Amino acid sequence: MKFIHAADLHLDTPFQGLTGLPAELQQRILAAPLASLERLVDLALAEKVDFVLLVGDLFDRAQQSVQAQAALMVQLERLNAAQIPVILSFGNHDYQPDDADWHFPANVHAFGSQVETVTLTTAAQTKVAITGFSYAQRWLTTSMGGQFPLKMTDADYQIGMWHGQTGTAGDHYAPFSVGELLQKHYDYWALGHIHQRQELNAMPPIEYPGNLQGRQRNETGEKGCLLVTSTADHQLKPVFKSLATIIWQDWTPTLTSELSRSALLTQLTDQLNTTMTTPTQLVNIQLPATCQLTADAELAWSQGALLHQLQAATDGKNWWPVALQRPSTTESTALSFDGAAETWEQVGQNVVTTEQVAVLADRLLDEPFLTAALLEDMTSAQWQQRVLTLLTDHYQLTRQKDGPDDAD
Ligand SMILES: [Mn+2]
Repeated sequence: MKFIHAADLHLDTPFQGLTGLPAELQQRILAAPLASLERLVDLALAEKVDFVLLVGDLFDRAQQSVQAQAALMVQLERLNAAQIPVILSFGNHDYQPDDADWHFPANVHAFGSQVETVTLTTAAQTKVAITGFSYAQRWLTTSMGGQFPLKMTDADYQIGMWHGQTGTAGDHYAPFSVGELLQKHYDYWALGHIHQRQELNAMPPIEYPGNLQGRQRNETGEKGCLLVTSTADHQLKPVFKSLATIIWQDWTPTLTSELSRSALLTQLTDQLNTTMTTPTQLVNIQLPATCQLTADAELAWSQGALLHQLQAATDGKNWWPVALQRPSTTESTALSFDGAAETWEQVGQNVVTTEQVAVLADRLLDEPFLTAALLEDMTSAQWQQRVLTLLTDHYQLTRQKDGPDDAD
């Protein structure tokens, strides 16, 4: 048996924060989520998979663009023509009422807001049960675990589909615990929601495939799906398949001596040309701390002119510099959090919560892009980190703290 597990397609993602792009590159970036879906279907056909699982956030918002809907239908039809079933669910971005009128091809099953199980029999007569649910609203705070049945005795394999993240009841994104999933004795858990690929359990596999295409600067590296194959001893083994046509990258060049503006540009361009191979890379450039700039280069950097000049040199290249950053050199001093670290932790955790942010944002949350920016693209921990960074920059406070975690 062989199947594809993908999630978080975000087909109509707006790619905010990119400015000054050449028109051709802008077109390719906007088309990238659809291009990666097309590649996913190419893979499904080439591998002759038995079925495809799409675990939530197919679209970036509850009201999808007509183009994204039409493009999804075209790709689902290709699978339909090859008689490959598709089981899908809606997530916190593309939540749907149960009576939403989708005219999917006959090969597609879309889960409703109540947990249900569909069964299918593969060409090799393997019986597979697939259990899942969709979001009917932006948040799903109740525990869905109780609705999931134990593994069916007459199924060769049972797979759970769950768009959400680990947590406790009351959390917003269908919270679960790994132990709770393991108790169901399923053979595979196909997760969605976290955009960074990760494995929560090896056997049976509990997997986030990550999103199909990075949507913003912090979603770096290769993106794609999991191709899952059964082994002779009845286990299911996932293998990552890269699909994204545009990749976001953090990159630090090798630079040492003091550099003038022109020397820096030449060295950056040369290194980017040799380092950035296909597919197209959107590069967040971090100059090394050891890199010294002459006065004119320093001025050009601080005014953003260096980045513009570098962007102007990308014609026909495989890379686009999104940002040109240097390590912060702010020496700090007057005040320190260190003595009051615990107090800060408590204040931060109590004040900067998703609920408080939601209350403050109020009706702004009716705008999908603000919901994404304010709530879904940032966890409480990331909000706390953001507030701390602002405080640190503004008041030149010092504090040692590890970075934010991945979410969404
Ligand atoms: Mn998502």
